[in-house]
Amino acid sequence: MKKYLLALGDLHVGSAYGLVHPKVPRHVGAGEEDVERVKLTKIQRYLWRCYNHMLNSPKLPEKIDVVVVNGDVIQGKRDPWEFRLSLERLDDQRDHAVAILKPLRERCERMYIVMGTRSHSLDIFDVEREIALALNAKYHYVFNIKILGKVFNFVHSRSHAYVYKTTPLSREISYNALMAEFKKVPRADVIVRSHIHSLVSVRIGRKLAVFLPCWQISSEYAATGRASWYGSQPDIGAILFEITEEPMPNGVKFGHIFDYDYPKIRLRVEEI
Ligand SMILES: [Mn+2]
Repeated sequence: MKKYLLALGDLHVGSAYGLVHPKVPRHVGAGEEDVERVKLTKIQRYLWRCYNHMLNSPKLPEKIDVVVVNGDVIQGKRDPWEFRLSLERLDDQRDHAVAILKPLRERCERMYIVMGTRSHSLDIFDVEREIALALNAKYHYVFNIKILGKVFNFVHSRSHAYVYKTTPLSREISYNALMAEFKKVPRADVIVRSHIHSLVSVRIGRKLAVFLPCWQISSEYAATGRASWYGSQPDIGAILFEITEEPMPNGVKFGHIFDYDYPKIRLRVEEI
């Protein structure tokens, strides 16, 4: 028997650099009737093509057992550094996120949405929770999900792992072993984290830990900080886990890694 779990996250719906749905309108005035079709940025058009490439890929099974959206579904409100939003209103961000995730929801038995970074969703109202409700998905800040005997642990988490990205993952593997021994947490076979927008994996013995890629190109602010232009480039895509009855380490495989290049406009070189 084989089961499939698709893990994705950091969609940042509403950001000028993240996913928006080309067919869902946005409000432009104060009134409900004043709406318009969103004009996608070049980056958004590219991300939309990548996302649909994943949905239509023969590598993605028609029936997916579990889909986990590991936080930061929406970009949230405007802040001083993320200065460009395509969707200013949080209800527009909610509607776009629901429309974007709906094709996946229709193909999976269960969907889980993990609480993202609070600055993106929660003010006095948790939009991510509303998205989960609309999609009949479970919503929480942590999930431990057992599939064919293997326990997956999902947390969005926050980490400033900009230099050595494998360090937090190996630390989480060690702490899981320790805290499970102390009976404070369930033992985990696969630990999934997000937030750093990079595809990174660590395997120690029988345990596997991964950082998920994202669906947002870095903003000028994110890409120019920390004197680390090169270290700030995200990975675009998602991970499909293939789970069998075999024990770890062979019982969970990367069934397919959806890993997309950047749009060409980000690779321009001035030629003189
Ligand atoms: Mn994020």
